[in-house]
Amino acid sequence: MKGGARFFFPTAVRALGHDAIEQAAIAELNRNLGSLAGKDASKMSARAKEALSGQTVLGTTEEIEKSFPDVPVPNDLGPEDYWIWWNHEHQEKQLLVIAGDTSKGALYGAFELLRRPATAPYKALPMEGLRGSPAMPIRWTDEWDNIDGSIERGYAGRSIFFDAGHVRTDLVPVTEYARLLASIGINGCNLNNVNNASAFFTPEMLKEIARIADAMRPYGVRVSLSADIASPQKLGGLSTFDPLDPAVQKWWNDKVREIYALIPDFGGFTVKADSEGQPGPASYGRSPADAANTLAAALAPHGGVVLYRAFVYNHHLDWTDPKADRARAAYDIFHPLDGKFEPNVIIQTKEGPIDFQAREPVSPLFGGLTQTNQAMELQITQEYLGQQRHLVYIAPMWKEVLDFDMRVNGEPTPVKQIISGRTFHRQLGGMIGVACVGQNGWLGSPLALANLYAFGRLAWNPDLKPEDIAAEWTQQTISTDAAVVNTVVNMLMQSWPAYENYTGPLGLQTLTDITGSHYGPNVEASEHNGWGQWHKADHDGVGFDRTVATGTGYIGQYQPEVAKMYESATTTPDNLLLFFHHVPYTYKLHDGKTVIQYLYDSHYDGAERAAQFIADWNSLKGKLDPALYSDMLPRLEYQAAHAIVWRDAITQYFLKLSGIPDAKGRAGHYPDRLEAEDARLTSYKVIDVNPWEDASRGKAVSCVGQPSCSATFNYTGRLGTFDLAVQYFDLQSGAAKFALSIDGRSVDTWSADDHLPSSHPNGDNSTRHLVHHVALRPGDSIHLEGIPDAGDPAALDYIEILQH
Ligand code: GCV
Repeated sequence: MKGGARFFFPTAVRALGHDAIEQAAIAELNRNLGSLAGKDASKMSARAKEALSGQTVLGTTEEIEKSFPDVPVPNDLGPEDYWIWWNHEHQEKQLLVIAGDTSKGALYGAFELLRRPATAPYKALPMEGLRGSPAMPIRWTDEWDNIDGSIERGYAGRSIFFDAGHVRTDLVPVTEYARLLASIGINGCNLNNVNNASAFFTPEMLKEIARIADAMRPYGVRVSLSADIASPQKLGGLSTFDPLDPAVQKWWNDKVREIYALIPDFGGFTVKADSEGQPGPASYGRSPADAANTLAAALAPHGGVVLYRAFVYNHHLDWTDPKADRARAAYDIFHPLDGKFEPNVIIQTKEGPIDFQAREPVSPLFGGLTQTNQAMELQITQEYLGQQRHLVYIAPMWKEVLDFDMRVNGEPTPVKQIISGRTFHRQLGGMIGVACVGQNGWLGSPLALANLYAFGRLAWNPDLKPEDIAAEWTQQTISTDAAVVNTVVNMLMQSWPAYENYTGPLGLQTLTDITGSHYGPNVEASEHNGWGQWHKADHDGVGFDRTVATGTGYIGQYQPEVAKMYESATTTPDNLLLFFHHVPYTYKLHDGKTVIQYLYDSHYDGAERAAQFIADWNSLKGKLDPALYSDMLPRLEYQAAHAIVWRDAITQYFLKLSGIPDAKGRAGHYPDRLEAEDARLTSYKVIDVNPWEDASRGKAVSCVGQPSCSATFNYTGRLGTFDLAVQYFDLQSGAAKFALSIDGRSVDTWSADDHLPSSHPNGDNSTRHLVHHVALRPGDSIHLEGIPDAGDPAALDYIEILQH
């Protein structure tokens, strides 16, 4: 335990108390002893052996004081704090103490101890003991699981909680998830989707949900549920769900009593109301405060809370009205209600004013509720960030938001202090991460788990640095080898900037299909509809004027110093320019580059960076678990290829719209491509891809109603060996087959068997197959046969001849 010596702790581990949380903590320590204590005693130093021979005890401060009166237990630990203390080697018997004011604190202490061998193997514990304290009381994940076992915005398979209208019989994964959450300090899990929640509130279902609570309780994770405001009517048979109707209040009181009889430590309710079709108090002319307070009154006697979401907006906005602005909604609705919420209500606000885009400014509401508890909602599931098919480590974005200074009353007021409750002296506050974990490795992709880890660590301590968190995570889950840690941390840290660059830079948000998949490129999907995710690109310029002077006035919702910065395009940071201002394409950014050239450059840079991830990962081959290496490699290859789809779509689009060429000659100019629509086609038909920018030159070929089709290209380039990139569309359904031959020689065959979004060829499913080391001579014919399957028409965009 001393500095300079490797970390050991006594392997005789016991709990002083009997409660389930202490037992879980002890089980956790025992489970990891092998890796912690060092297995080969013959190679240990005398001190290490001595250390191993003492004892490790875990308990509440009260229990420690009783059993070890000489141990200097602090008397001011908060309810979830831990204290780890070592009696150091001058004592006769080695004693390691893990204490908490409650057993939950001790559990967090055990996990902190377990982190150290990988993350700080040579760091001694301080003489006075190591203390840890969560920055904020509410640290929850939200799951958007439906009762049938599907998960809204879940990208890792089916629910671990529900199936076919019931709680799953096998709850082992739920216990495992609770362990995972506890290991990063998360203390609550809201189980069900915020949409369509009423079905979860039947007596039968609540009894089943109690089993989930039982499975999570030993890890200090309290369960909560999303509540449908209309439940008194939908389930209770009342004629109304008016929150101010006494019969409605009574219905909620009774329902809450029923829940607590089954789940005594139930956390509370999360509410989505008057939003995206969910019913709400507006139906009765009541406010969110009326609705929240009705639920709060029912929950208060039991210690439960209401997380009322500020994600309330009209999705039928008039796009022709220059003053209409969805970004304004949360502040316009909730700021006037400040001070009107019960003490057990927390307003849960998404980190930005729109909806988890590649970049948004911080929601002004954080600075606009000084007499109300607040929590920040983040998305761990990567809805608009590549849906876990793209590597995007989101912690750097979250950190920017947490550190952002709202300048309330001209004072330093970083968001992290507001949501911790410190700034405005609130009892409650916190961070909510929408996780949407599923049965497929929790988040579907191994490196995506860094986001769940980072969420928990930041909710515990928002002062941590994203790169340090990334390093901790890598050391614990992949390897402590320095090259691995450096490379993986670099990849993680560069992944959000890369994604932002190839999807929606300068504050354009994610330029995706916002009414459909939220995945591939679709620039116009945001426009000319009521959803309000507008970027207002036209022939002359791009960006949304949200200024007070000439725009929607959204900027006026910020505190004066922040508003002043955003009101002027010259003081707005480039990365948010187009969120706040409409400018001509020739507008010059701070470094003198024009907006249009930046759009071109950033997309090429982002795609190049994504390609580099492959080389980075390959540089670690041999140092990684082979299963992890080969699981991740095709994902990175896919991402690099999809980044090219994004790059080409956005750059082609803005080239056409602005009419201003790329100074570097790349956009819309693909000299090494053989376009499918120009090939000699047998049975293939030329189609217009929708949106046009998702295919090279807007066109592709598709094989419909034929057993097979082919495209033959005449190679006129130089003699040499090349890599061939075949760009095709791998639709959600079916598994079309492709066969490539050169001058009659079969070169490769593959199957389009991925399940990418969308049932027609577009940027959601445009995919690249690489064929390496192909020898070509001028005059060769490159022949591609496509065999459609079950709704997948083997659609083809182009073949690109790459320098090998
Ligand atoms: C649960 C976005 C998502 C919806 C989600 C909603 C919300 O609009 O696309 O799937 O619904 O946010 O946060 O309520």
